Amino acid sequence: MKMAKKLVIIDTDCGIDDAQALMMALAAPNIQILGVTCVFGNTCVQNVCQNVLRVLSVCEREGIPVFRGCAGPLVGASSPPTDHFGTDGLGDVIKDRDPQWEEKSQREHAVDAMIRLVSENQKQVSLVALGPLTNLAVAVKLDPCFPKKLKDLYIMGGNMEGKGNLTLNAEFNFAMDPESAYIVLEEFLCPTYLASWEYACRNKLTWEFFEELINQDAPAARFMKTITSKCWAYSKEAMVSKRDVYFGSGFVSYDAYAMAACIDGAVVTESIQCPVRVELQGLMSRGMLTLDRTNALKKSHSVFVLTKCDTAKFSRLLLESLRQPSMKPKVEC
Ligand SMILES: [Ca+2]
Repeated sequence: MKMAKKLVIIDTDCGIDDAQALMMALAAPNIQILGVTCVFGNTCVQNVCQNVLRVLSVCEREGIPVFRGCAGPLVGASSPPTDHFGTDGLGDVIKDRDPQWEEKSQREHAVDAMIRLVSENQKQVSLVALGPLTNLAVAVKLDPCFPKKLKDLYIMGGNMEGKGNLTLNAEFNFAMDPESAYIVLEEFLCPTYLASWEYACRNKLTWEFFEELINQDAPAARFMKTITSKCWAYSKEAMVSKRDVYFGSGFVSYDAYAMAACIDGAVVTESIQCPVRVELQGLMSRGMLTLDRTNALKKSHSVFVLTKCDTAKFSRLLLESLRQPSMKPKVEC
């Protein structure tokens, strides 16, 4: 009997690690992507749409709908964009931008699409959130039953040890829109799995593995090699980053950790189940995730904060993700 596929919506601010995560989902035989919803973050939302369309084109999967979503956080102005993955999110190496990207994107807003797709497939859709959580926060305000209709939610974001990569104490995705992160972790009562910054960094891979990964003989691997070629975040020789100071040198593809948990739950070997809350005040800690392991907040809802990853399984998913597009079986005549 053919196994039913997991239905997935991917919400992304498509930087290089999002591209990697998206390719992982495209390569997974048990995953059906209903749509990709775009949000600002690594770059502006217009670039994000173009980046997603580019990844789908490299993998020859242009049939998957791409929706444009929120262009800034719920409160206040957007933080100035960082150049972590280049100003365009994909390493500033792509010269031929697609002038037809707007026609290739759907007209429906990402938040409307999310609500519609989940309402049409209640309790069957996994939502994988790889950027600031603005689209998700707006979705629950438009449709308070939205989280109840989800099967589960996987988030790359937040931190569990108070270590920050954007600010002293806050991780990038949460720090870019703390109010949205707060709303999502208070109001999404579906099973929720958090791949924090420290989870990704503590389960880093070697630079030797990175070389093996991008030097595979396939269009997706060649694309990944190109977009990482001038990006300091993918250079082991680059100046020592905060990540290296805290966790030692290594290759970390952040968003791929959340995606891998959705594709194969066995990739996660340990997690902490506890209530969490996002700090909204604080000169240094705005956007920080706090773990309430003593139930001081008296919340009824707990999330799974991932702590240990089967890096052998995870590495295999990464390797497979760059062997795309898959060769179509030849028809014998
Ligand atoms: Ca991302």
